[in-house]
Amino acid sequence: MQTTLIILKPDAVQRGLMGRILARFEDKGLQVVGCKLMQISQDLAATHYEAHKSKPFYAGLVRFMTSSPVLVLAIRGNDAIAISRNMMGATFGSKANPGTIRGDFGVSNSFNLIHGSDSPEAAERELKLFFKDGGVLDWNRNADQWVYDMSGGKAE
Ligand code: 3AN
Repeated sequence: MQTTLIILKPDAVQRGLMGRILARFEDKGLQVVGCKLMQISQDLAATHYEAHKSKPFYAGLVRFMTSSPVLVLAIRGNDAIAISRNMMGATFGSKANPGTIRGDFGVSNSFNLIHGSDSPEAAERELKLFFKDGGVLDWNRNADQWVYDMSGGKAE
């Protein structure tokens, strides 16, 4: 099982899309193990996006991400990182395929609704950053016996 960090960005929250986007993760069978509405500080945004510090879009990205509340999620499931990335779609709303979150809900190349960790290493780092005070809950979901084939002793 993997756990990944998902952020519903300020545009998703302001446009009232939190419920519809979160529903897609639940519909897929992924499990919500952490959820909080928060305003990202300058420091947290700078740490989170430090790999992009030299990029021309960095200042605008930090301004956008700190401008208004975001919904931070910890999402768990088999292959949760790749599944979530596929559900998000390509980085730019104008390029993202229909059927993906970015493809269905946005057209902008800057306001792209959602962030998802892109590797197990990134997920571990980002979950620690955004849930450093706890809030990721290991809970048994009864529906898992119908979401996964458990007959072999592990989730398939
Ligand atoms: P993704 O979120 O699809 O993994 P990355 O990791 O390449 O995309 O970029 C991180 C974030 O930086 C993106 N989510 C997007 O918001 C922003 N970004 C990337 N490229 C651009 C760009 N050319 N102009 C504006 N924002 C960008």
